[in-house]
This record gives sequence, structure tokens and C-alpha cells, in this order.
Amino acid sequence: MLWSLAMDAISQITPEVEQRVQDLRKLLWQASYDYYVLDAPTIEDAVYDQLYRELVDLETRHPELIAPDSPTQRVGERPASQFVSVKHNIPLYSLENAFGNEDLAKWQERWQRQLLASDRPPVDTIDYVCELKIDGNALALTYENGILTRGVTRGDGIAGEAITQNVRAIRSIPLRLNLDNPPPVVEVRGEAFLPLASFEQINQEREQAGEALFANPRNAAAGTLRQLDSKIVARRKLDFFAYTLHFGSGNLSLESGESNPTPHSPLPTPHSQWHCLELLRQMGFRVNPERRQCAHLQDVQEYCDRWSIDRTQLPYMTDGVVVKINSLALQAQLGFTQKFPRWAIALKYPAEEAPTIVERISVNVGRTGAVTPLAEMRPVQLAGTTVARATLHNSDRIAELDIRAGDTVIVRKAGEIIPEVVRVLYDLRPDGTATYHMPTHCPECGQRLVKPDDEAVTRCINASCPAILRGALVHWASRQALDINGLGEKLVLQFVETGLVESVADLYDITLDRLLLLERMGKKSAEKLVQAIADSKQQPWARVLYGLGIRHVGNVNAQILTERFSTVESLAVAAVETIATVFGIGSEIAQSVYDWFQNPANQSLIQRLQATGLQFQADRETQPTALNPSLVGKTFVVTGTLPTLKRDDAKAMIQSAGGKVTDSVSKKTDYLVVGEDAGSKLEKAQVLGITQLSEAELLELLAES
Ligand code: 1X8
Repeated sequence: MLWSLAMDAISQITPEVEQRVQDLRKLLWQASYDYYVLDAPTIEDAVYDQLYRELVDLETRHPELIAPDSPTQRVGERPASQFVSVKHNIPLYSLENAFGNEDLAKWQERWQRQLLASDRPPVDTIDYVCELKIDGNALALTYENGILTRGVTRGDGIAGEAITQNVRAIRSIPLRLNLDNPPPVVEVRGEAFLPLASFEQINQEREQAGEALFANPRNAAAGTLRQLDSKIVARRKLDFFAYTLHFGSGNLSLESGESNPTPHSPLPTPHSQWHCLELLRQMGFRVNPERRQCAHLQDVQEYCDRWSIDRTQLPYMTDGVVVKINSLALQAQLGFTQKFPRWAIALKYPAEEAPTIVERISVNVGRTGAVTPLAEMRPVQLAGTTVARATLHNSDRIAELDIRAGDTVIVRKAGEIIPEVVRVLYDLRPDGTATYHMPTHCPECGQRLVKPDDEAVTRCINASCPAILRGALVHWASRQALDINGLGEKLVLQFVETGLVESVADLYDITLDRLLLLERMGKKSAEKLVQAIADSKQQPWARVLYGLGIRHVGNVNAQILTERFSTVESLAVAAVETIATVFGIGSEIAQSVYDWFQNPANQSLIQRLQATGLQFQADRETQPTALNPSLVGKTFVVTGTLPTLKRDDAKAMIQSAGGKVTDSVSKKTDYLVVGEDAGSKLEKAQVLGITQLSEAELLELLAES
């Protein structure tokens, strides 16, 4: 074995050892590339680790063989004491901002006019490349003869800091280019960023360690890149998307594209941005997969519109779209203004964070009685909507923030998440503010609130609290529960305020005449509503159970429970232990269900609801599906958007075949069902080597019996 051969040779380098070192590096480069760039691991982690250790061992015995591009050289042994400032060969320009389709159209008009006025009218057909604008930190990477020799931050665009050792710790940045005959100097630019999952993990760790939290992934990435100890950088899982390619010290886009700047290179001369991206990919970089070539401005606008919504599904942050003229010859012709390239523009999405002032702090009582504090703020435009309220979560969070009426705060709205207060700008706090204390009594019913010591939540436990009743009604009528069309929050408020409804069961006693007495209630809507309420009596038992709003009984658990307990009577008399034996139902859920049915008020509610004709037992068709031996005892996680199934439906199918579904990937996970735009769960599953299933494969597995 070569390996034992290497062990024996203490310092003598034999051709076999040299060959083995070369082979190991090639294999490890390839494996890293497959894993970090292609997202498609080709070897087991354990195999990688073993080969890596073998290489470390050989390099320790023969330090002469260590090369800067060896996979072992990603993390420097000695922390840097400080970073050196370096001037960029070509400035890192910033981009002109556009804030909507009109700005894009104006930009097009401007450069078209400029081209018409020039002596050289354009020859290429004009098309665009759209790329996502990554909200990270720009880096300029220098490769000399194919080896990464320098990594520099953007700095002020003219000079940045050399953070080469940290750049080496980013696993998706190749230490050597995947080129047989690399040009003498290549500069690659791109964006280093922290995937959202890594960001959350870092902040969680910092919270546990009592350290200050990073405000957003960009700050966390910047802080990480400036770490003096590259081991910390390696742990933090930064990633990198490449987007520009320069040869030598000149900007490709400033050259005519006719002469090849690297005649001895097998690289073809790129003639377009699209081509550059393809070359970057071939050279071993991660290039953002969402890039698109557009022949018309209208397609550009469509792309921007699409990503203004879909960006919330990405596992990293993007704050806009970069639009570039594709032809490098045209780019050269247009050139730069003092500040920006004329051939590119950044369409920015509306800010997701903004400062505003807290006018007062109030509380909201939810359907479970949970009392949530809210900051009522001076309205502010955020991610395209006006925001005037933000959640403060609970009393612990309030104490942590020490937020007070009068404070200036930063609010954030990311995707569909409810706006929240990220931090308080204490320096701007006016005199005379007072610490906020949660109310001791329910603002809705006046009853004393309770807060168990081991819980963060403050609760109202008055079963007839109007806020709880309103929440219960809205939940009962919701789409996944009894699906009563037309019964929304406004009407529920009217029902409760007028005393028309004092319990969910009262809905079924409402008559048309009574409805018509309500303010602003038309005959048509009243008739429709009466019909919708009557129709809800046909909804299956699982939806009824979900609609009851028992803590921990979401629609999936309701489905599982009704499959095991086909009548409400069987569930109502079941012991906690019996409920807990149902596959997928843990002891906490079982206890919650048991407690609910023990409550006499709930027992009489069930009796009244049964009398209305609602379904409290399973149909024949929805009797338990036969358990599938391939799924029994197996744990599944479902992630991403599946091609045809809703995620919840896939989960329910797995569960009714006897599989267990959990929300997070761990060593105990047997299968990850993966759809499109899967994020951190997929990454974690890859690291743990968990079997992945497509929707089709899942359906195949389910069909086996
Ligand atoms: C900045 C960025 C660019 C791209 C992506 N993300 C950015 N933050 C890209 O071109 N794909 S270009 C750029 C710049 O030129 N300042």
C-alpha cells in the first residue's frame, strides 16, 4: 500500500509519495467542488475525512511537498495580527440604483441615446443578463498561474484589505483554477455571503454565549471576513458567488474582444457576460443559478418582478437584481461615469429594515390566550408595505430590548414574517421614558394574567375572554379548518361585540333574520354566509378536530389522531398513554389533547356541536390506510416546494402510511423528501449523508406495500 509506504519513509520523498500527494489533492479538490459548488456530493464525508487525514499526514512528514493550493491549506495555523490595505488593480465600482421598472426604462433610453450619438453604432444584438444582487460583501480574488494568491475586500472601491487567509477558508472558492493552462493573472470578483441558516446558527450560538447578535447576514459576513483567526471563518460556513472575470490587470470589458489576452491559454475569449459566467463555472466557481439572459427590457422587468416575491424562498439574502448589457464590446463602448458603469444597473427592492419611533406598547390576546406585546409605531414603508405595528414576542424579549414608548427602533419585515423590532437606538432615547411592564390583567376581560416561571408566554386563562373567543372563531372558520367562506376577522368582531355569538356552537344557531339585523350586512352576503355555515357540517372529522384549536393539534396531528380515533367518543375517553402510542404523537401533544377533553366546558361544547350535525366520526373512505412496512419506523423530513403535492399533504400521506415526520434534520432522519428551493435542511442532510427522495420517489415508496 502506498499509504504504509509513506508511513515508513520518514523524510525521503519517493516518486510514489509525490504521486500519492498529487492524487489525494486532485481527489479532494474534486470532492470539495462537487460538494460546495455543485451541491452534489460524490463521496461520503467519512471517506473525505480519511483521505484528508492521509494528505495531512504525508505533508507533515514531507513539509517540502506542501503547496499553497493544497486542500489542507484552507485554514491558516497562525491568526493574522492585522490586515494590509491593498490598492485594487481595477476599481470596484458601485452600481447605479433603480427603484422600479420606470427607472429601468429610463436607464435603457439613456444608454441607447449615448450609443446613437457615438461614431460607432452598436453591431451586436442588444440583450441583457439579469443576476440576483447578493446582499453580502464583494471580494476581488487574484489567481496567479491558476493559484489563489490574494483575496481583497471591496473597501472604498479603490483600496481594500487583503484577507487572503480568510478567503481560503471559504469552501466554495477554489484554491486553484480548474484550467490545464491557466493565464498568468486572473481576477475574479464576486460576493461572499452567509447563508441564512448559518446566520441563524451563529446568532443562536452568540445568544447562548451572551454575545451581541449580528443584525443581519451581511454584517455577520463582514464581521467574519475580518476575523483575524481564519479557523473561526472556516467554522462559519461563508459561501461565494462569482460574477466577474478579468484577465491580467485590464478589464475584459474594456477590451475589444477581438484579441485574446492570453494566447497560450486554452480559454476562449469571452465575448459576453453570459459567457464569462459560464467560464467562471468551468473554472470551479459557484455561479448563481438564477441568472437569466433577456432579449427585451420587458423580460428583465418580469425577472425583477418574479424575484421581488420569490426571493423570500432563497436560502440567502438578495436585495435586488443586477442588470447588465450582455455584450462586452458594448460594455466597453459605453464605459463608466465617475462612479458607475453605464452598462449596468441595480434594481433595488424596497428596504426591509427601517428606523421609526415607538408611540406606545400594547398587547394582543390570541386564541390560545397568549398575550403578545406589540410596538405601535409611527407608520413606515417597509418592503413595499406600510408597517405601524411590530411584534415584541414576549416579556423576556421586552426585558432584553428594554424597549420603551418614545424609543427610536429599527423594524424589519422579511418575506412573510410579521414585522419585528430588531433593535433599539438607545442613543436617541428621549428623557423621561419609563421601563415597560407587561400588564397584570387581561386588557380584554380584566381577569388576572398568568405566566408560568418556565414559560416565556403570559396568558389569559379566562375561557370566556372575548379575545380568545374571537380567535377561536377565526380559527374555526379558517381555510384548513371548517373553511367557512365570508367569516373573517371583521365579522367575528361584530358577532362577539353584539353578543350574537358566545361560543363556536352559536354559529350554527344563527338565522338569516338575525344576521340582517347587523350593521352593514346585505341580504346576499347574509344568505351566502348562512349557506357556508350549513355547508361546513359536511367537513370531515379531521378538520373538525383541527378547528377545535387544541394546543399542539395542527392539521397534520389532527389527521393522524382521527385515523387512530375514528370517533370523538373514542378520543374523548382515551388515556394519555393510549393517545401517546399513536405513531407521530408525542407525550406533550397527548397530554394537551387529554387535558382538553377533561375540561367540562369543552365536553359540553362537543355535545352542542354534535347536535348541529357536524362530523365527529371518520367516513368509511378515510378509514386508516394500511401501514406500509417500508415507512413504518422511519423518520422523514419534507423540505422545499414539491412539484405537485402540498408539503402538508405529503406529510399526511407519510404519516398515514406509518412513517414519522419531523421538522428538523438530525442523525435520526431516515429520508429527506426534497422539492425545489430546498435550503439549509438539504445542506444538513447532505452533510449527514441522509437519503434524499424526490416527490416521485416518495410516491413510489408509498405505492409499495
Ligand atoms: C455587486 C453585486 C453584483 C452582482 C451580485 N451581487 C452584488 N452584490 C452580480 O453582478 N451578479 S455586481 C456588483 C457591483 O458591481 N457593485
